[in-house]
Amino acid sequence: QQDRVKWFEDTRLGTMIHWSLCTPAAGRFNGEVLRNSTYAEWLRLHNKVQRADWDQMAKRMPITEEAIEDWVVTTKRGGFKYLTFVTKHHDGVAFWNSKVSDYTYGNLSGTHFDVLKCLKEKCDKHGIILCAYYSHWLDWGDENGTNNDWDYADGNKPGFDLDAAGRGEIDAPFRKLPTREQYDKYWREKAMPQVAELIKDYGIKLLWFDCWRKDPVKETPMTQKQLDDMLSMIRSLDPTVLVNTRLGIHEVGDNGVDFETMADNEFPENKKSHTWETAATFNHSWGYNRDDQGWRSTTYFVREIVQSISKGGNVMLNIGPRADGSIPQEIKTRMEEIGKVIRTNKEG
Ligand code: JFZ
Repeated sequence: QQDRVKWFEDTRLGTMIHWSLCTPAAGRFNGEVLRNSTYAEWLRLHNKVQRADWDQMAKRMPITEEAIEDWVVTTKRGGFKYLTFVTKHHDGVAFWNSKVSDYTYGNLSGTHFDVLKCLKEKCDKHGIILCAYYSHWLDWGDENGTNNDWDYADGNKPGFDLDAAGRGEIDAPFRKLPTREQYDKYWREKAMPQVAELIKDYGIKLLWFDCWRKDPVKETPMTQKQLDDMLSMIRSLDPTVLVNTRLGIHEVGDNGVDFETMADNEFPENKKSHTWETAATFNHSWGYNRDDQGWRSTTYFVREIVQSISKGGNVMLNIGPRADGSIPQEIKTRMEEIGKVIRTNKEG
């Protein structure tokens, strides 16, 4: 475990790229602004966007190789060493040509373009370590996945009564759940094999899962066995791959995962005895949101980076590119300014 986390602790700084089907909408759908949230990537759930409409978004995302290379170059010029790409967000759409599920950007856009493959090539070219965010718990695109009560409302999806199951503490957007059997089918037929693909076919060095619940086994449909199976599969495929606590396993160390993910934009008061990372946003939304103009200052990030490093932690700053992959100028400027402060060698 110590050896495994060494590169991560040594590098300290990474970027995150949230580029998904939410980007053409940029925080609005059918003239209506995003409901209940500033997170543009939650539009599908909050505004109850039907699958047919959602899938059309892929046709409005004219990404280029140059734009993808710029994600990597911007990362590098900022003095950041690894890049965590959102390979599948909560909407369930994969950004690589998955053999496991046909619900991919390549298929929906009709381009068959493998974004992750291209990104991997660019990362290798520029010496940036490629990591993957993968939404394992939530998948609104899979009929056996979680929480989609707008596409699968009428009997297609039995769901079960959380109160009866003694799990009434779960809040409203999370109440519609599949049965145990349905969810296990999703787990075995999509989540597990897709994570395997990321490791085997793309050489992903770190898996960034995203279940932030305190007690995942009680508060989500995931079981302890499913979580343990996921971790042991990853270990057996490649024992050097790192895993974060948001898998739903909170123990960090030899018997658990490799590092703790702090709450978003949060930094600990004191030094911690284990490896940790904070993911932070330049504004508030992770996905591109034209209505979110609350940009934090470069000074803010430089201070947070210094504080995190002195407390033994990593910082990952999020980039939410537009639908064509271009990075908003507000982010470009801040990355460039941060780079000037922290870059370790002249050409960086
Ligand atoms: C989650 C996602 O829902 C979000 O879309 C984004 O991908 C982000 C990186 O992760 O959102 C969270 C999860 C946890 C906290 C806040 C937002 N938290 O613990 O403070």
